[in-house]
Amino acid sequence: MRKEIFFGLLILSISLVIVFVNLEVIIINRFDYQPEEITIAKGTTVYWINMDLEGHNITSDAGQNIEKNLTVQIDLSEDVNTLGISSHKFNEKGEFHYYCTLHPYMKGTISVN
Ligand SMILES: [Cu+2]
Repeated sequence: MRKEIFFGLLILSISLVIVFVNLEVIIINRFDYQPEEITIAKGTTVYWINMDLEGHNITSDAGQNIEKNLTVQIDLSEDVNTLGISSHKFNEKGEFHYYCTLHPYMKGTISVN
């Protein structure tokens, strides 16, 4: 129970930072990327924070650079342990789908305008 309160407060604190600093943060919580879909401007750095007690990763399918009509692969396949942070700067416009190779049902999408 204490653990849940701690993680709840941590998520609340991080949420407040996101609101005030306008960071793009995706929380990995209960085997889910939250939020699963976001839309960002080109050049934005997205941060993933793992709040689960399990390790996860962020592995992309090939994305599409819609400006140059090129296929772009984002490599974020490093595992992120509890409270670990991973980040990626999106320099190409397009729609990028990613998942966790350890739990392939975990899926997310980043739309870059
Ligand atoms: Cu996972």
